[in-house]
Amino acid sequence: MKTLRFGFIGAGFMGKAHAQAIRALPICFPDLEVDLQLQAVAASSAATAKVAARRFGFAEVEEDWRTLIAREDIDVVSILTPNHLHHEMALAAAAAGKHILLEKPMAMTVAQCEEMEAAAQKAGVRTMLCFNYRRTPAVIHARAVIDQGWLGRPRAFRGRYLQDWLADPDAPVNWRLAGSSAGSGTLGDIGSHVVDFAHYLLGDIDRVSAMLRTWVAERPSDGGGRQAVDVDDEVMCMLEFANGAIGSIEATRFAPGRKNDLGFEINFENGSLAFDYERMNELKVCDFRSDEPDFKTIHLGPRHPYGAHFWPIPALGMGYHEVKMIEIHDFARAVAFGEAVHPDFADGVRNQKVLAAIQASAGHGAWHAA
Ligand code: NAI
Ligand code: SOE
Repeated sequence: MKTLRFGFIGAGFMGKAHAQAIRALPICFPDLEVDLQLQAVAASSAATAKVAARRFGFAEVEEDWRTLIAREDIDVVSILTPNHLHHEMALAAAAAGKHILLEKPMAMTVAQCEEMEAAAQKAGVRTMLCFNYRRTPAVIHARAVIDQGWLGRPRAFRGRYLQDWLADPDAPVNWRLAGSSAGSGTLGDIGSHVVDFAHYLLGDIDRVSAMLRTWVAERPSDGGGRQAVDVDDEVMCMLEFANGAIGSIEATRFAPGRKNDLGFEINFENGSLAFDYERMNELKVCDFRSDEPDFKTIHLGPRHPYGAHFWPIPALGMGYHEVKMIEIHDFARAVAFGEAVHPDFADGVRNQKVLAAIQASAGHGAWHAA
């Protein structure tokens, strides 16, 4: 049995998700043959890290993320902090020869991402970027149906990620609303997930034409008073893929009533696929050549990707937790057994290039190469 000792930097929403997944992995993947250990955790303060260590089950706490990375008893560094810290932390982890599991978006700029990718290559460490939604079994199944070939040529991709947690103009600012800590707003935070769907399902994007809007220019801040918002709130974008398909991406945190409406519809010559994360245990497939050329619902279950590791009956239901388990399972196998894994840092560079092209296009109001 191989062992992988994890060091987490960050113990918030993603700290919880990653720790829970690691702890549950031996229950659902007894065949993994890798012992995953929660070795040490660092956060923005020692007190936060101590509470997390107790809650999540870490053996030890580090006061400073740099000393966590320097520890000899850490094999994988999981970077689970606000976006502006990803670059510096990933460079340090690569320099120390640690494998890196990094939350999205990869970093603040394409140049930062390229530097991170080069550093990981030079150090010979494995990397993975946490665009976890592509590991939803229904999405993996969608890709498998595309690979079967019968759908024919792809024509149109419509991708969306709609939330409403900022629709209230008095919702307070947090790090996701400042350019200095988030890089971009809705675009990098959730639009990046849709770009990942587009890459995973249809391949390279050649060019984009986009609009960005900021709807609420200032919000209540923690310390009282109001703080300016300098990131985008809404993204509307048209795409052209290298394979000739065209498409659109919409992302917003201002769609009243939409909680986590992440999804896509793809139209092909011979049929269509549709996925809606709020019904993540279903995939809709239309075979337009059949006698009933309507969407049929496939209920994901044990016969679908990773399904046998979870529940014995279709439609019993998997959630965000199981998707994070699949993600960390795949990364652990990549590190322990040298298996291929995507999205890695090279895929992250591709993703960030599309985000940068969207920003550039929105700035000059014309098509921009991705
Ligand atoms: P959060 O605000 O809940 O937690 C951030 C953590 O980083 C906190 O524990 C904080 O103590 C720590 N931290 C902040 N500054 C630090 C520093 N200088 N040194 C060490 N630790 C520091 O944020 P959340 O939601 O967990 O987001 C973290 C990352 O994960 C972001 O990049 C975000 O975009 C991404 N994310 C990804 C999701 C996904 O579905 N893949 C979902 C939510 C977030
Ligand atoms: C907030 O918009 C957020 O937590 C994003 O940061 C995640 O990436 C998304 O998956 C859920 O919503």
